[in-house]
Amino acid sequence: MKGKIPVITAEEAAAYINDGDTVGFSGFTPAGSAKVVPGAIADRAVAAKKAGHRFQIGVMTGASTGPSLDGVLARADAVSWRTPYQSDKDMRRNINEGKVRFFDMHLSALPQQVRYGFFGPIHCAVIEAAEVTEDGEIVPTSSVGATPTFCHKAEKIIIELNRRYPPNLRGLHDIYEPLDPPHRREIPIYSPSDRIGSPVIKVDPRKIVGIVKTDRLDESGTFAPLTEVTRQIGSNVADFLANELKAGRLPKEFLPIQSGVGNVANAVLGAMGEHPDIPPFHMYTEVVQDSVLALMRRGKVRFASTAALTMSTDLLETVYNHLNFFMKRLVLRPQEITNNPEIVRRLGIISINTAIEVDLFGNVNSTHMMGRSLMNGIGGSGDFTRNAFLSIFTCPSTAKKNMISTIVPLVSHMDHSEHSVQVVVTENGVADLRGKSPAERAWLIADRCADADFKNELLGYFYHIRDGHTPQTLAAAYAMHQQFLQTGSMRGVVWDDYFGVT
Ligand code: 0RQ
Repeated sequence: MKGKIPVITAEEAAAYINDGDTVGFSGFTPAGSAKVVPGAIADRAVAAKKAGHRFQIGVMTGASTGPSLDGVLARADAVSWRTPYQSDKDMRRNINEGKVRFFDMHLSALPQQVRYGFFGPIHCAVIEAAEVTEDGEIVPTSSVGATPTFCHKAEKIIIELNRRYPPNLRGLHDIYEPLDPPHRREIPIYSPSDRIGSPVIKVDPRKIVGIVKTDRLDESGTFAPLTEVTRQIGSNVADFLANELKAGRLPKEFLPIQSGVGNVANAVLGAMGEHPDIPPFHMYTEVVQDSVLALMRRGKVRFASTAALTMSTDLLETVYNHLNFFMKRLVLRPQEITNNPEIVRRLGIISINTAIEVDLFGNVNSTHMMGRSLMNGIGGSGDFTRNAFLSIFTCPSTAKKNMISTIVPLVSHMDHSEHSVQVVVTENGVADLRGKSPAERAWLIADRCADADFKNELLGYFYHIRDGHTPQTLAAAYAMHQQFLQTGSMRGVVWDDYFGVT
């Protein structure tokens, strides 16, 4: 049944949402996030609190969002639980203070779990769109994320129609939702540029309760300029991959790249683009950041399949001003497809993600500070790492003004185990862990990756342990972390205090 969809205000939209509801918002990183209705929901929460009532909702998104979604809701104490990923300072604070129940999820798994009702009903979906038709065709904006699934499962849909996007965005997206087990078939993507779905999300138009008009820009921010350290990490990754190619361990056509979020990832891609021995490549990834755009214009990145365009505002404008060029080189898909383990294995992805800390055996922590405080979440790093052709983790060898070694005896929280992590890269060098036992890995990681001062400290630990398949001792494994918590620096651990003088 067709009918005109009413145009409503953000406040009228927020009135459709009740205390205890679960809301699925569009957004995968700040790209394509709902930007005005969350503010009106936050106002309702503040007003309810003043009147002595509770008003809190469960919040699902594709991944992180910007300050006008996570930030505004967190500051209003309007969120009771949150999944699958976030990177906002206020939301992070509420999570770490125990005010928001956050569960950290592999991003590829979210849509299927939503469809099966693992988190209960979705009462409302709040979706940013570039276009919506009266018969229920929705053109998403700068991300797809989990939006198709939220739209299909939600009882009601609110559209934020954003006039900042060009009217001809239709065709940039490829919307495909797999059947659920036991009926699922192969997902027919054999090359990153294959299109298998529809350019629009199709919904029952009767579920759309209103359209809120907006013109707010994405809040993706800018990247930190390259430093000597990030530049060196990038160049180490690029040299390593060029050598792999030369040695015949990578096919001469190269393989598609997945690259994570953040400053380090941005620098690594930049360095790969500069390397003369790395041929033009494809990306099969979940976020396209600033450096990719320049590489695309130079022909170094031939095609990118992604869930989001996580770019600085001026670069996003460049994409929209040259849509004819970029439509041939970009496709935006749901996260269930961009991060799908089946496709990651089939295409032979080289995954490159960033660690917070790595231990001597190759286990990686990419989510928690000192085993306790959440940073952002695992995001898609597990989807890719576990299934990659070649899995790489990068990080600077030290953090917090050199007081912390990112190479530690045992990670304080583990997201990626030694079984999935193949290569570790810091500014000091590359530890290729393939075919190495835990003891061999320990020497290699300390020698190639650790900061020079911390290398001696790490070898001091290792020196005291003589046996075990994984030479580790629980009594001393966290001595460097303890030292930091007590003194503000990981330096100066006296190992004899832990092992006794021999
Ligand atoms: O904090 O700026 O306050 O000093 O962590 O560190 O070096 O700027 O790194 O921006 O590349 O982000 C892992 C967080 C890295 C990110 C992480 C402190 C450091 C700094 C940030 P300050 P950098 P980046 C794709 C895949 C998980 C999700 C993922 C991430 C801040 O890449 O969230 O990969 N990854 N998803 O000082 C204490 C340590 C530290 C430390 C760093 N050992 N101890 N602080 N820091 N190491 C994307 C999606 O899935 C959407």
